Amino acid sequence: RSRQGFTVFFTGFSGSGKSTIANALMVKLMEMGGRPVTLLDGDIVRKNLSSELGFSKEHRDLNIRRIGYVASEITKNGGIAICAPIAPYATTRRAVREDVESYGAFVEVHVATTIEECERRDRKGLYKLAREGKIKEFTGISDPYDVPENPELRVETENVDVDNCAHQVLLKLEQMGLV
Ligand code: GGZ
Repeated sequence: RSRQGFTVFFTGFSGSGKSTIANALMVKLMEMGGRPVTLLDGDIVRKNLSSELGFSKEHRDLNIRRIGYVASEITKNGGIAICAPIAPYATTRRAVREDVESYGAFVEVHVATTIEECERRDRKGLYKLAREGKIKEFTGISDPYDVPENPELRVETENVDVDNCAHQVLLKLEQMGLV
C-alpha cells in the first residue's frame, strides 16, 4: 500500500494558479517523506525539454507528450510526478493519462480559475499582449481550451487560497489511497 507511483496533472489557463498550487503540493508531499517528488512545471519544461517548440497545436501536443513520457517513467519507478502545463487539448490529456495509467495512478486536477479572472490579474502582462495581437494563439484569447469533463478534482483560485487548493489535492490523494 502507498508504494505505487502516481502523477498529479494540473491543467488550466496561464495565470490560473497551476504553478503556485503545484509548488505548495510539492512542499507538502516532500515533508511527508517517502517517495521522491519531481515537479514538471510548464515554463521549466519549455526551457529545458521543449525549448525549440512554439504554441501551434502540433507543438503543444509534442510538449505535453514529452511531459507525459517523463511523468510515466517517474510513475513507473514509484515516484511522484507533478505536472503543471496548460495542456489545452482533451485528446492529448487522455493520451498522457493512458501512458501513465499503465504504471500507476493519474490524478487530473482542473485549475478552473476563469479566463476573466486570469486576464484581470494578468500577472505577467501576457493577456494584454495577446489582446494587442502581439502574442498569437494565446490560450483562452485566440486559441482553444477544452474544459476537462471528468477530472479527479476541480479547484479554483478566485475564492480559495493556494494553500487550501493544495490541501484539497492532498485530501483527494488520501481518498484515492495514494498517500
Ligand atoms: C499560452 C503562452 C503562449 C501562448 C507564451 N499561449 O503564464 P505562463 O506564460 O508562464 O504560462 C504560459 C506558458 C504555457 O506553456 P505550456 O507549456 O504550459 O503550454 S502548453 O501546455 O499549451 O504546451 C505562458 C506562456 O507559456 N505562453 N505564449 N500562445 N501560453
